[in-house]
Amino acid sequence: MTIRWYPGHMDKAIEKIAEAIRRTDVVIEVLDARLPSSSSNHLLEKVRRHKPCIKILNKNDLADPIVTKAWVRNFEAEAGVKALPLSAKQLSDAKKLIKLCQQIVPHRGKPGWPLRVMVCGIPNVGKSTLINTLAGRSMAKVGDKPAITTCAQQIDLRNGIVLSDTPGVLWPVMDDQVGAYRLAASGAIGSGAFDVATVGLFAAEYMLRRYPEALALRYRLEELPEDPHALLEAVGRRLGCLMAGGAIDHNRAAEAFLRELRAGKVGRISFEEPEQVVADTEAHPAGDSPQEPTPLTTPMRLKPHKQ
Ligand SMILES: Nc1nc2c(ncn2[C@@H]2O[C@H](COP(=O)(O)OP(=O)(O)OP(=O)(O)O)[C@@H](O)[C@H]2O)c(=O)[nH]1
Ligand SMILES: [Mg+2]
Repeated sequence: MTIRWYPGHMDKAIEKIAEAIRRTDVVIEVLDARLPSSSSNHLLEKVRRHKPCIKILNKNDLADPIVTKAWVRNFEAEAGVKALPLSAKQLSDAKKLIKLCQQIVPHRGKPGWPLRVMVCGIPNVGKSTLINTLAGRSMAKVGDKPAITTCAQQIDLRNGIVLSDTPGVLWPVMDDQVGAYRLAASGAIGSGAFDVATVGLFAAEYMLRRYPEALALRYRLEELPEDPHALLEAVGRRLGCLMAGGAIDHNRAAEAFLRELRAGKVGRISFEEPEQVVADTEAHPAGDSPQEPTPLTTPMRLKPHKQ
């Protein structure tokens, strides 16, 4: 199943962002630390021209810390880019960002010369949360689903800094379908635009390969199921996603599993690593959907947990 999600307001939002960037001193692109490549928007890269850019790897509290370090090294190798992992809900983290903006544009932030900072990125990555933390109060609407902000909004911090919150924007054609599946798994794509059972299986297959111990711990599994279908059954049983008669409700199980992953209930996980993104691009040429997960041939045995 091909995933595509580009609600009407996004086209207009990109145009407005391109226009407003002329009057911006620093662009902050908020990425999801769990999928920093798939959550990068190449359209924003285009419209930001040569404006200084800080890439925030947000929801750092949910991402695998070792993988995040690798991503920061990767981004900082790009000329003119600063990468900062943070949690938008943490004031101490958000303050680091302001310091960085002031260092990058030291001649701004004076009376009559505000430092103009635009916060942009794909939906549901935490742009409005970051703005509220910096403002010290709830100025922008926040919500645990994509496309909460649909109009840009300016917030004057009254310390020489003016922030712009912008609607989350994606791109019209999702050539990279592996990336699109990761976006759907992370919660950046509207729930009506994908089949939850398929995305649940995609996430289950990945988790079995990459974080088997975390799964075993969370769902108290002595032996991991052989394939993603069986894993979702086990999760569904554990979380009580049953139909009348006691059979597992596969859609509800997939939904519950994705909800748990997104909330960090299975631990700090990353959906992609720098080298893996290169390998996936080669394995799935443009537009190619990830295959329906195939059962693993041998049951996975668990390594003993580290205490
Ligand atoms: N765990 C965690 N959750 C976060 C963080 N930042 C934001 N969130 C949550 O992510 C969800 C989306 O946050 P928003 O601030 O509305 O995201 P947005 O980027 O403004 O989304 P749109 O307006 O839809 O583009 C909310 O449930 C936030 O509480 C973070 O650093 N860590
Ligand atoms: Mg928002």
